[in-house]
Parts: sequence; structure tokens; C-alpha cells
Amino acid sequence: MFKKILIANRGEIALRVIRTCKEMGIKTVAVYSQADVNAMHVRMADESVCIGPAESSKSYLSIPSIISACEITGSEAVHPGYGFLSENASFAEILGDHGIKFIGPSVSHINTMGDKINAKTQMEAFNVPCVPGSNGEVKDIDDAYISAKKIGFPVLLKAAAGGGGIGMKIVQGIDQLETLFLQAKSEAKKSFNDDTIYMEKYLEKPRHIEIQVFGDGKGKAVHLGERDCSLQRRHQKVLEETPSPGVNPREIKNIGKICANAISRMKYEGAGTIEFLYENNEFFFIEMNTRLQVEHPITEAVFGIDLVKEQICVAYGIDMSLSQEHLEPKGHAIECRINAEKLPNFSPSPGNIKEFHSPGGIGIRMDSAIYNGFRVPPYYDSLIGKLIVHADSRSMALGRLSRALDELIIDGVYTTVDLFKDILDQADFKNGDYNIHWLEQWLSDQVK
Ligand code: MV4
Repeated sequence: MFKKILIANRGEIALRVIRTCKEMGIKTVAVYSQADVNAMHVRMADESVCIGPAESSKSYLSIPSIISACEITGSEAVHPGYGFLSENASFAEILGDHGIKFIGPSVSHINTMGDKINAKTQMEAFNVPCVPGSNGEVKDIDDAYISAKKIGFPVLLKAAAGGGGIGMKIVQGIDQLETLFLQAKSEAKKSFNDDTIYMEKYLEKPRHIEIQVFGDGKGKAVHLGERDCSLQRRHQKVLEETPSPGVNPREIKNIGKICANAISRMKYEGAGTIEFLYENNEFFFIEMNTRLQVEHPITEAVFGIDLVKEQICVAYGIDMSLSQEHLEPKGHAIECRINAEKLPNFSPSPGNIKEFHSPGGIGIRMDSAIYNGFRVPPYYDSLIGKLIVHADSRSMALGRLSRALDELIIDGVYTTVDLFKDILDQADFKNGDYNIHWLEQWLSDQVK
């Protein structure tokens, strides 16, 4: 097994990875920016290396600094966590050139899935159902008219280099097509320095359902059910749950099998997430993420596994311990993302944590890197913790979550904790009756 792993991340996910490494007897190296000198991941790791100033671009995104940190410490592998360099193919490639193992999929899989058109083409080739669309780039306005006519309005223009909703344009009718196509192109150029645009049928009220997959890189692959990530605001997920209250287990088994087959045929290595929109009992592939996701703990809860341990094992070349016939989800899990943010605008609320008390008891997992006296820096994203509950049924999980939120104390910064108490009181949420627009609609009704 690896003797030493460097974690190229910060916050709760750095701790998450360090915990598994410790349990496996692997030494850990933390990297940190000058703003994170007192961060918990630095204290928890066996060694630590300062990799630059506060700004991410000069520290957590600095490939040369991280390579140097690996060489100085003799790290054999790097876990990238999520965000930062986790889906950066050049990073994975340069690590490889230095004889350091990137804990994640191959450079070519990261590249393929990073281009949303290639990702769709690849998935379609493996019989994964996709949103009807342009089958590739929409090159010019003539092309746009032809595709829109074939697909039928409303259509959605997306950037091939995109994801996260940047540069997306909903086109309701033919008279708006030219303007919005040119806008989409120029926004994509500005954001990604790549103005490649494609087109899809716009689905009006879908749920966002993602399937967790895992492969050994040699053709063995499994799926680990779904996560319903429909509750989001401005493309930031707020709460995730599994199983989805809107999809039945038989449908999940079907789509899961299709996903595992695709992962097997492409010889994908490690953890991945295949994202779908789900409407009128149908799944439509939109994107694949080649990283471990923020919300992976709800999958770990219902399957009783450690995804980071599995990642490390396949990265080292040990035979995958997961097998589909032994993977049966149990109960219900929900994650709340605790952000240092002030409502109603969700504006970042960095500052000093005066008091932090984590909830405990049966079925509670609190993943966080804050502590009493910790100063939440203003430079990074505002996630300061994740509260995950697991119980036998959805209604018991809701009761457990409500209890845990009451126990949780975070003083000194504004947080999203009270938002979850309000969401739990809504009949639609209790009934599992929501789609990707529900949260924003409800939030805007609140303000009125
Ligand atoms: C869509 C869609 C409707 N129809 N594609 C938003 C971000 C990007 N990852 C994909 N997104 C969407 N793609 C088609 N063909 C609606 C969205 C979308 C969305 C998707 C998932 C979760 C929340 C969302 C919020 C608004 C729009």
C-alpha cells in the first residue's frame, strides 16, 4: 500500500481524506495557504507544507507548488478532493510525469468528460439515455435553426466547456434564437476561452438525480444508487438525499445497471458521478463528474462503505472489493450543506467561530473542519460543514435531521442552519414533492 499520500485540498474534505488514510495506516501530508496556517487539516496531517499565499490561484491551484510539496515530502500519491485541481487533466498528467499517482481516473477520462459534447457522445455510444439535442456542436446560426427545428422549442444552449450553468440560455421560440445563440457564444468565450455551443431540448420541471459509479480501471464496475440533488440555489446544491423520494428502486436498478455497464466498457478507474435530469419517469444524461463529490457521504451511509478507501485501493492497484451483488442500500440518508452565508442573499459571511457544538448520537455524521476560535477565511468557498443523517426510513431521517439541527450550535458567523429548519417544515419537502426549481421558487416567495 502507499506509505504516504498528499491531500491537495483544504477544509472538511481534506479532513475526510486524512481520516481514511489514518485508518489505513497511510501517512498524510497537508498543503496549506498562508491563510490556512491554523486550519484543522494542517493539525490533523502527519506533515504539512505551505504552498503559497491566500489566493487559490497561488496556492491550492498552483501545480508547481503542489508537485514540489510531493517531492519534498516523498509523497507517492495525491488525493485532490473536490473542486480545485480535482478535474484538472494537466494536473493528473504532470503528477504522472513525476511518478506520483493521481487518485482518480485517467487523464483521458478527465478530458473526455470535461468536454460536455464528448461526454454525451461517449455515453450515447454505451446506450446511456441522453437529452435529445444537436448531436455535437452548433457551429453557426443556420445550424442552430436546423437543430431547434428538429428538437422543438423550448431548447437550451449550453457551452461544451461549461457545467454549472454558466453561459446556458433557454430559448422559448424561433425569434429569440439568433440573439441568444450569439450571447451564449460570447459568454462561453469569455468564461472558458472556448465558444463551442451545443443544443438540447429544455426540460421544464425535472429532478436532478445522479448515480454514483465506481470502476477498477480494468473493466470491473458497480453503481451505488442515486442521490437526489434537486434542492439547489444558483447551481449550488443545498441539500441532497438518497433514495430519491421521486424515483422508485426498480428504475434506479435499471439506470444503475446501464451506468455500471458504461463505466465497465470505458474501463473507468475510481469514483465518478453520472448526472441525469429525471422527468415523467425518464432519465436523461447531462454530464459526468470525474471526482469524489461533496455529497458522497449519503451514499456511504446507505451502503455502509468508505468511498475514499476504495479510491485509494484501486489507485494502488488492489482488486476492487465492491461487487454489485453485495451492494444493497439500507435506510435513508440526507445531507445539509452548512455554509457561512447570510440570508436572504446567501452573501459570504467569513469571520471568527465563537462557539461550535456538533450534534451527535445515533445516525449522525458531522464533517467539518471548523473549531472554537477558528477564523473562516474569506478566500475560499463558504462550505464550513456537512451534516449527514442516516435512519431506517425517510420519515425517521427527517425527525433525526430536525433533532440534529436543534443540537448544532455555530456562533460568530451567519450560517444556512436555520434555512434547513424552515425547509423541513414545508409540506412539499415533507412529501418529497420537489424539482430543480422548488427551492428558488420557495425562497423568492419568502422574500415577498
Ligand atoms: C438542463 C436543464 C433543463 N434541460 N438541461 C444546469 C447546470 C448544468 N449542470 C445542467 N443544468 C441544467 N441542464 C436541459 N436539457 C436544467 C438545468 C438546470 C439544473 C440542473 C440541475 C440542477 C439544478 C438546475 C437548475 C437550473 C437548471
